[in-house]
Amino acid sequence: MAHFKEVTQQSGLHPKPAGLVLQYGTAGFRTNANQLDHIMFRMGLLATLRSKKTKATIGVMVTASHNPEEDNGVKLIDPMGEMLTSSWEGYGTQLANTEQEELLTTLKDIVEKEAIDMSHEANVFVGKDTRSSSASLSQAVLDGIKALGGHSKDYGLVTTPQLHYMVCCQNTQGKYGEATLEGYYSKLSQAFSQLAKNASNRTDDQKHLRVDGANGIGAIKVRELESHLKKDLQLSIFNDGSRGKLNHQCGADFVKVQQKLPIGIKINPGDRCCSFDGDADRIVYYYTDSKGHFHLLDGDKIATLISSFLKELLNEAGLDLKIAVVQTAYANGSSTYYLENTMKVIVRCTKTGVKHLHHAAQEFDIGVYFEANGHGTVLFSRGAEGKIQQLAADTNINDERKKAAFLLQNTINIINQTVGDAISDMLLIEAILAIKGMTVQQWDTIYSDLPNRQLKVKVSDRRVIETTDAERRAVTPAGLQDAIDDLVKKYKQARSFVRPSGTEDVVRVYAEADTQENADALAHEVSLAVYGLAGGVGDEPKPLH
Ligand code: NG1
Ligand code: ZN
Repeated sequence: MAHFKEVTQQSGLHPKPAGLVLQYGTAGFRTNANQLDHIMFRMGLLATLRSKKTKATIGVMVTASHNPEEDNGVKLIDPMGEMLTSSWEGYGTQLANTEQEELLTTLKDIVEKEAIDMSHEANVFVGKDTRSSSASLSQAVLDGIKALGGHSKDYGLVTTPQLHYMVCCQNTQGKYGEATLEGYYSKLSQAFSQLAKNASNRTDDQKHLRVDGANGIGAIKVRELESHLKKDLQLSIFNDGSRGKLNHQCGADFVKVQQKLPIGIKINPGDRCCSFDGDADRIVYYYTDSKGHFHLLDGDKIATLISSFLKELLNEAGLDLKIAVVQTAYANGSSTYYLENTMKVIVRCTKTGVKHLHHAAQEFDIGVYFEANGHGTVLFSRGAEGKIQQLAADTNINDERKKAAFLLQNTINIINQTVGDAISDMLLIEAILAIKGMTVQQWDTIYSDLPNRQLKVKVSDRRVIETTDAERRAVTPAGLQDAIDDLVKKYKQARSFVRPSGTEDVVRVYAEADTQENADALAHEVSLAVYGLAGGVGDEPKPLH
């Protein structure tokens, strides 16, 4: 086959360093950028095969999200804009690790196993973030696609969720929207302006939002969005990439983990602020109070705000649709308690990684899913969307129902259902706050977070920790879970769990308790247990205080 010959020739320009082994992890491949050229070429090959197999357009995004500037990574996007199906992640790992001379054999194995018709045409959309390594790495992806005879469309600089959106638009023949940036901005901003019409007399202060762009792609794209928003929302953009370093002391991950303001943002008490991560698929909100204390509104608070808004609208519309909130073990215990006991919505807990949350959310009429770190969105089943559209078109209903149906309809349009999207989530949150006439402080008081702490422990092989019950209990190594259970008993309102990270070579420790001191102490003691029982390396974890 002519294409295979081309692959052999071209792959020589993107050689694999002998012996290097990488895994398709929680969110694709991610490591230091100088180890990734061959991975990118090979993911171009894999995306082309996936496109031939699914007879649809596939996406490849070059980004390392919230990781440091020196890193990079790649994520594949399946036809409906969702993450690559897990059954293909193994092929990704195989292709990534096969030595140069075996590449063709591995490729042909996949073609055979999947019975791929190589004469079928392939189409792949490619996007990249602002990292300095992204230009040459995305070129390597394009080279891989070309080598296998696939067609590519290079979207250049886009956020991760924008590329997911493009793939979905393309494969639904425009039903989801137009597969252009202009199409994306006009769909979202029109929905926002329809929703904002239902807000009463907002002052300029209420319309004002401060955005920390993490010195990344989100800053560029939110500026492009701005011109479509007219005066409905006024944005001040900080960390826009003109000076600072990507994700360095700024961005959603920094703000969430450090629980403090990003660098370079100027705010007064009560000002509403949000931070995006490096590829704009996560968002968290925050403000400072009159005493200068920092208050974070993370993915759990966002899920609560959105689900209570939707639940009220469903009531007003008289629609009987099943709504659920999907979280992970990192969700603050207070949020889970509030959702289950006060709001009385169904709550599901899944393993970490958005694909798990996405799948669980698909089981409901309306599934709101968020990781505590701010990655999340809302999924509407086809049936639910149909009922909402039908109601909105019904001329025989009262004004209250009509208004609720109209708001639900525009809420569907403002949401990027393919994946968590900082820009789309930001617009929805701003619309909800405006409609409810709610300040960020009022939103914050819905429930109070339990003090919590996240730590990392280095061990020689993090795979010695195996977990069950949506990662909330460790099955191995022997004795670790018993030790955690004993430590948790020492504190009030306490909870703790450990799991190996899927994106870093560390074990993550999470603890919450009645006070910050206790959460810190528990996290430290659990870290010591991990260090002692799971093969800790380097210095023993030190107490936080
Ligand atoms: P790992 O490294 O597996 O904990 C982290 C985040 C995930 C997810 C992925 C992908 C935490 C605790 N973990 O995964 O939620 O966002 O990165 O980016 O935030
Ligand atoms: Zn991200």
